[in-house]
Amino acid sequence: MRRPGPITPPPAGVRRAPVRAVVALGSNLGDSAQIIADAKRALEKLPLTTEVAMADPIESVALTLDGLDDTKPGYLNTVALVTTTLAPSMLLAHLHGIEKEHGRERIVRWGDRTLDLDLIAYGDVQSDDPYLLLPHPRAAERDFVLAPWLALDPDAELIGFGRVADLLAGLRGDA
Ligand code: PH2
Ligand code: MG
Ligand code: MG
Repeated sequence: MRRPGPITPPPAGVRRAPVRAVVALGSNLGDSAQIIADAKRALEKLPLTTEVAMADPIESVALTLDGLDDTKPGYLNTVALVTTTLAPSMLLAHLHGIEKEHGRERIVRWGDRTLDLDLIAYGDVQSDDPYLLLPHPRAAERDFVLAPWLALDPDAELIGFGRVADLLAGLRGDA
C-alpha cells in the first residue's frame, strides 16, 4: 500500500494552487530538434496547465551507465518550466504518455531514446515515494539539466541541493 505523503491528491473538490514544475527533455534518436519542439507543443496542450517556457536546446555527450560515451549519438537536452495544477503523479503520467507518442521504448536503462521527459521538481515538494522521487535524485549531477534550467531562471533552486548556479559552477570546477 502507498503511504499518504506530499504527493497524495487533495480531497475531492479541493483545488490545488498552480505550481511550477521543472521538466527535463532529452533526445538522441531521430530528428531530436523536431521531437523536442513537438514535445513543447504537447506540454502546452496538457490539461490544467497555463504556461510553458522552454530554454534553447543544448548538445551533450551521451551519459551511459559506464560514463560519457561519444560513440553514441549525441543528445539534445533542454528544460521546460511548466505552470500547472495537475497533481505530480498526473503530470508524470502525462509525461510518459508524450514519450510514448514519440516512439519511446524502454529497453536498456540509460539507453538511446527518441524522447525522455523527466520530472525534475514540482514546486518545493520533496518525496521519497519510489514511484516519483522529488526532486529528481540525479538532477544535481547533470549539467545538461542545470544549464538550460539556469538559462530560464537565474535564481533557480533545486530543493534540498541548493542554488542551480552554484551546483553548475561546482560541476564545472569553477565553484
Ligand atoms: N539521459 C539519460 C542517460 N544519459 N545523456 C545525456 N547527454 N542526456 C540525457 O538526457 C541523458 C543521458 C537517462 O535519462
Ligand atoms: Mg532521463
Ligand atoms: Mg526518464
